Formats: sequence, structure tokens, C-alpha cells
Amino acid sequence: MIAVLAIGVVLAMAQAAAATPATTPVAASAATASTADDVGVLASVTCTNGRLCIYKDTNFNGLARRFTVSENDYRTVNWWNFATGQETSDNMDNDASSVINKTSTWIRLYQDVGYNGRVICMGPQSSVHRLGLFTFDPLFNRTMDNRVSAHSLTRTDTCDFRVERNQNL
Ligand SMILES: [Ca+2]
Repeated sequence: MIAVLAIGVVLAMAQAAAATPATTPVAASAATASTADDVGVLASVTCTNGRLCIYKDTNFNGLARRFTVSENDYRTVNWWNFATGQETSDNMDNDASSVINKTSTWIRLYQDVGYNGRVICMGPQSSVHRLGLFTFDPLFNRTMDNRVSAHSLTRTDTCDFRVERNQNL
């Protein structure tokens, strides 16, 4: 076992040396125990097949909501707390940070209510762990994080950003 690990480290070092000489081999810390912040303390609801799942926090954490139909105004839709099984009084408008599309269709997320503004298109079985990946104004670092206000499972508007079928960003 130790010999196998040692070979793995050597190989990792050789690969690292070929690309970026200063990197530390990842294999060396493989046995490190999990810490509180990476074992799902804040983990939210699982996104089951057939649903579009919107999460308040990045990495599919925190308050969330699951959908099977379109919603044109997040000001009128509240987050759910899946840890308590209760709907909150906190509305979803301009508050989403990650999304999973487990439906069998393309879905669209909109910057503005009424299916307006910039559009993120997501293929079937795709996900985005951080909507901040989608920058529309680099100068002022404005992104799609905390900006989505509606979604559609049926519309075909032009995409400003795309996540392909089965792609996980
Ligand atoms: Ca918005």
C-alpha cells in the first residue's frame, strides 16, 4: 500500500513538474480527515429527477426551492428551508447562487421578472455551482449571482450564457 502510494506521488510529482514545477502533489494529503465545512453541514435538499432546483447559496447549499413548472416573478416565491421542512418568508428575487437542472428539457434563467434581461440557458441534467461564473460587466465585476428573478421550462429566448446538456460547471 505504501509502495503504491509512493509510486502515485512520484507520478503526480512528475506530471506536476512537467506542467507547473511549483505545485504540491495532491496525492500526499489524500488521507486527511474531513472538516466541518466540507461534510455538508450547510448542505441543502437533493435535486431529484424531473426538477429544476434553485439554491440560495453556492455549491447547492442553503435555502432552496424545487420546480416542475415555469415561474415568472421570484418576488412572489419564497425559499424553503429543507432542514426544517418549512417555507420561509424570504423571497427568491435576486438571491440565487447555484442551480441544478434535473429536468429532461432546456430551461432558462432570467435576470429580470417577466422573463426579461439577460438569459442563462441550461441543458437537461446540467448544473452551475456558482452563478457568479457568468460575468456580464467585467469592469465592475457584475455577474449573474444574486440576480435571477424568473425561470422558464418552455421559452426559447436567445441565450447570453449556456450550460450544455450534462455539463456541470
Ligand atoms: Ca433580477
